[in-house]
Amino acid sequence: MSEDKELSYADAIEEAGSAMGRFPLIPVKGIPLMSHIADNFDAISAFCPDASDLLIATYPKAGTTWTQEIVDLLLHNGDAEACRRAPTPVRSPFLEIWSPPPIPSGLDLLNKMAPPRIIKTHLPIQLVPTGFWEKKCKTIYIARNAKDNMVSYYYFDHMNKTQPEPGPWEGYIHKFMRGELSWGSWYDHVKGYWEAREKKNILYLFYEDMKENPRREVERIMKYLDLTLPDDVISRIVELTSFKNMKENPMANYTCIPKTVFDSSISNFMRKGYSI
Ligand code: PPS
Repeated sequence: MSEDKELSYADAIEEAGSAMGRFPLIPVKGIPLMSHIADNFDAISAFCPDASDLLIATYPKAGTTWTQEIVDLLLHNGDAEACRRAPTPVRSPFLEIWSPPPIPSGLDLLNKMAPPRIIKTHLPIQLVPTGFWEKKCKTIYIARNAKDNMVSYYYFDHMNKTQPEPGPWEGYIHKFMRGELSWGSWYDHVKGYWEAREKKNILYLFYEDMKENPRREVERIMKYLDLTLPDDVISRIVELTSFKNMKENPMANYTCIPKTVFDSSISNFMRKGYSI
């Protein structure tokens, strides 16, 4: 094997080893972000997207991965194999994520990809690099009800060994309500994108609507992307992106992240997929 062979995402995480850990939160313009993101925020803010790039924005645990998978399948005409070319964070980079080397940052991955790119962010709207709005990039926002969102985040914070320690449930509820978790206040997040949706042509979706009628919401996304796919392809995409199928898909269920970082003995990334 040649020495400069590129590491897989999983191998890079393994190699980062003890440099990984629960990162403290540092406020950026009043929003608590993990220290490695906060330390590199100038570079993140300066990211200049292409007009063809698509932004998928959410508060953490609101249905990001589900939407990333739907969009990738729509852009690949429902070709399941094409969408198994790499795990979600490689196919659809996480704009602001920044980890110890040799793990590639979101910007490293984006800079190696040709547009159009499917870009994930959890940044509240006021922290999104202005290039997205200047270039009039399409943006899909997904909101999830506060209760399920918070429960999902609580389990995630236990299993994801890079997030701050969640502590006991009662305290966690108060931290959530006070906007003290990573990426700040759920209330401000969902409201910020809601208020900007018309001016910035944001497709604003709800996790609960996706659960209630996934086909209707897949068709909404398809139209927003100016695509027209045959009925049978839409049906296939709905099927491929069901909770059950995504949970079994190693390229969509985050089992690509080593157990030292995503500890599946505590909770799976694809946990329950419930809605109230
Ligand atoms: S992250 O880490 O912020 O990107 O997480 P995110 O993908 O936004 O949210 C994870 C939750 O979404 C659920 N999920 C799904 N629900 C229904 N259908 C599908 N296909 C699907 N894919 C992911 C996932 O299970 C997490 O929710 P909980 O309630 O914890 O199960």
